[in-house]
Amino acid sequence: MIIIKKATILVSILLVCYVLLGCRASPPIAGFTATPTGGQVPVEVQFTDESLGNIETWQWDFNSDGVIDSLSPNPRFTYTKAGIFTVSLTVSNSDGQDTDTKLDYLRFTIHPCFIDFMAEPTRVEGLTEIQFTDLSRGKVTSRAWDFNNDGVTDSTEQNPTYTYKIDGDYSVTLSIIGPDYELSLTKVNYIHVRGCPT
Ligand SMILES: [Ca+2]
Ligand SMILES: [Ca+2]
Repeated sequence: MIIIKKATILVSILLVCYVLLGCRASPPIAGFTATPTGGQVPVEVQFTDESLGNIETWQWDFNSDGVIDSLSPNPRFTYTKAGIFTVSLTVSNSDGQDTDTKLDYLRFTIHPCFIDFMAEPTRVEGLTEIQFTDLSRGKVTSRAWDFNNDGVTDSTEQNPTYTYKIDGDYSVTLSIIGPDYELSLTKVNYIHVRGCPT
């Protein structure tokens, strides 16, 4: 009789605990947002945890490669490569864990305009023709090459050739104009000319 009473009391206590005090298991529910979710790289993204429940650990994978990138609740991450990224957050506590995966959540592109050029060769002996190649990207409406950096344009072709007639170390400037931008790049002492007839 006493044993039954004890058992009844124990069950009652557990029931009260379960109903009133929430002693039942409560695994978390993962959730998050990010800003911005688009734009041009490089871009720093602020991730914000919106998980529900008593969270003890956060595991972020910013690029769905299976490698955890941050353990912070609200991390920042800088994307440097263009692409479409799936992001996942796994949260856990002693009662369990949950993962929120947002498929193709972030979409980043490269800025459409970019200036660069190269020359081949950059060291010449005597009167040697040098091939310049415009490596710029984007819609270019006009371009100007200054092979000796004297402020006077020497060519407006895309990939011109040029022969230096006087020994020296030359800085080369390429300027490009697009629909809504102007860019200029100078490579200092880029071309080395020796052995020209004096
Ligand atoms: Ca990762
Ligand atoms: Ca010039």
